[in-house]
Amino acid sequence: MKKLILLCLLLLSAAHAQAEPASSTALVRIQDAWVRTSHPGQAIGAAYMTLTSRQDARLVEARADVSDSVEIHSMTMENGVMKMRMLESVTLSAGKPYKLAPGGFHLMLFDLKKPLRPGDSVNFVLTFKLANQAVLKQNVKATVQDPAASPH
Ligand SMILES: [Cu+2]
Repeated sequence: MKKLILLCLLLLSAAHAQAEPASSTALVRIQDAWVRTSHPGQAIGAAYMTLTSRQDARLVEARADVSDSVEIHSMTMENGVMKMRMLESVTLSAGKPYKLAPGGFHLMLFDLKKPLRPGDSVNFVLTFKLANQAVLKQNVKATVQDPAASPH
């Protein structure tokens, strides 16, 4: 059953890639990119997305147009306490979706230039490094969503 679902997903993603020739040539397929709404005066934000690389690669840097700096964070439960840790990079295995999601890995936006309201767009530039050290940059537009109102 699991295999069948996987096959369906593969077929679906193949069909999707055909509909978008531009993204099918990109190293990394970036899906469901969204940014959490922020409250006025709140200086930090969090972004989530699913990354699927065609080749083994690492996400080594992220930038956003709404903040001065972006860090890659992991989130783990240690002795009943949520801990965030900054990561130098995230390793993407070829073809394996890597999910940045609430409660887990995320992009942390520091020094927000303005409050993030539902429906706003945030432009990211992600930098990936291949096994041969080649560097590739990809743009992604994320939509600001209120987590309470979103299905994520
Ligand atoms: Cu964080």
